Amino acid sequence: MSDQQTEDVTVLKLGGSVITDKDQPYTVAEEQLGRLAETIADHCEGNVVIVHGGGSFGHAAAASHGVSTTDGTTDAGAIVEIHRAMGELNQAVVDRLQEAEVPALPVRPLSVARRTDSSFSLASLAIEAMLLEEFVPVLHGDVLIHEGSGSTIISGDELVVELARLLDATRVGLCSTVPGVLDDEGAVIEEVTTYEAVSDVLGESESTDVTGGMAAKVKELLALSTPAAIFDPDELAKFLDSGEAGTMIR
Ligand code: IP8
Repeated sequence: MSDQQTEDVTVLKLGGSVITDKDQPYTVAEEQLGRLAETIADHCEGNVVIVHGGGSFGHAAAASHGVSTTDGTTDAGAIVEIHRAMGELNQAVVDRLQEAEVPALPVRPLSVARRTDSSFSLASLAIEAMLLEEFVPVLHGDVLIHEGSGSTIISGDELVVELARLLDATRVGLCSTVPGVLDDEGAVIEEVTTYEAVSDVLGESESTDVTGGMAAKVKELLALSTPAAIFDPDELAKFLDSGEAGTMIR
């Protein structure tokens, strides 16, 4: 963090399947996105960083070029196509938030982050400056330069974890299509503290998802010292008001 510190930061992810129609390529779930933007406008106080997933934009583009978090491409045309698809979705999210009077600004990870096989780094200077000026930075899962592999995909979840560390976040929330981590009878598990406790019930995502679904989310969040909530759009207001909703991972 820089000299001027941002305090009480909330990092909120809007899942790609929540804000797009994941089975219709390149389609925004307009109504849902509008509702989420209004809820954020009504219930957000203080510093908030928003990250959104790829949904039927990024995942479709990445899959069509065979690019994932581990399989890279050196084809600049493919990189631009994936990044442009995410840019289109990012613009829709920023526009909808601004319509709801949230002072949202886009932050495009391809230009401010890089990864290697074992590490990932994100420059947070502009994000911190935005927060200090009371803007709401809006990042997204993206295609990133990957040392030795051209470029690979970074998921929104990985960005959430890194942002939470960099900004010393007090709250992390993932707004997903499901109300939390579900047990084998479909009930929400209130708290997860180890991956082993839930590994049996974590299924695979059915739509095109190049970044790993719920199992990857839980692993990422367990590695974080900030408590994290996984919840569905109905619980967004509750999360923003209290920091607790759905399944708490800590
Ligand atoms: O939906 C993936 O982000 P996610 C972004 O958060 C791309 O996994 C470009 C597929």
